[in-house]
Amino acid sequence: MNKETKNSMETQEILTLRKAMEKALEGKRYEHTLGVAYTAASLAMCYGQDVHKAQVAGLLHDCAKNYTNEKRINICRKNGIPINEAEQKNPFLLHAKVGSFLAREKYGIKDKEILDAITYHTTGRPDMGMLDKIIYIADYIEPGRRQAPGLPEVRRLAFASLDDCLYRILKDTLDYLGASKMEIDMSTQQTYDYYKALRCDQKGRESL
Ligand code: DGI
Ligand code: FE
Ligand code: FE
Repeated sequence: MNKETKNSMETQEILTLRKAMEKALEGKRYEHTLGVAYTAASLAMCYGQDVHKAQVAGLLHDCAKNYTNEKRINICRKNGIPINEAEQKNPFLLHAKVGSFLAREKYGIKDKEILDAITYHTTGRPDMGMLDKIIYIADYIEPGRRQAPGLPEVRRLAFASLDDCLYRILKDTLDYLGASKMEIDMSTQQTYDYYKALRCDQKGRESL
């Protein structure tokens, strides 16, 4: 495929997905979705990653957000998607896995990196891929976000070091979940532990 054909197919894909999300999501959630797509694209530019894939993953990351918990649980049961303990107690967490399923089955996405980035956008996972990190961070810092503590600093960090930014978000999220006495998903804890250990390793090496 020549470059021009590829470019025009990519533009068409973005237009189609944007229209689909406008239909599937409420107004505020759609605005958030656009914010994540553009922020993810900017991070991809900053770190030399595929800008189109970042946009697609950003547009679709919350595509299951408008479903009821009952519908999300049903989709999991019917399609052999496992539900862990934290997800059972907080079924909203399932919008990530179900979103990835819908991205594949309903929106025709075949790219594994995009599907993984959607699956892990809420909890993260140890040893995340570049696109996983970009979507996880873009979701937290997009312009429409207002509530998280220290957002200006987290936003600056996002464009300076993905791993430092990831660690900071995971730490703040675990603090928040702990303070609100919410169930912590194993993946959130394991991701935090992984990036904390990575930081210690790096600091250790720097001081050698
Ligand atoms: O869907 P969004 O609101 O755009 O963002 P998201 O998918 O990252 O979800 C954010 C929420 O998920 C935020 O309130 C923190 C929460 N969260 C992240 N990890 C866990 C969690 N909630 C629980 N109960 N357990 C977790 O491990
Ligand atoms: Fe989400
Ligand atoms: Fe989101």
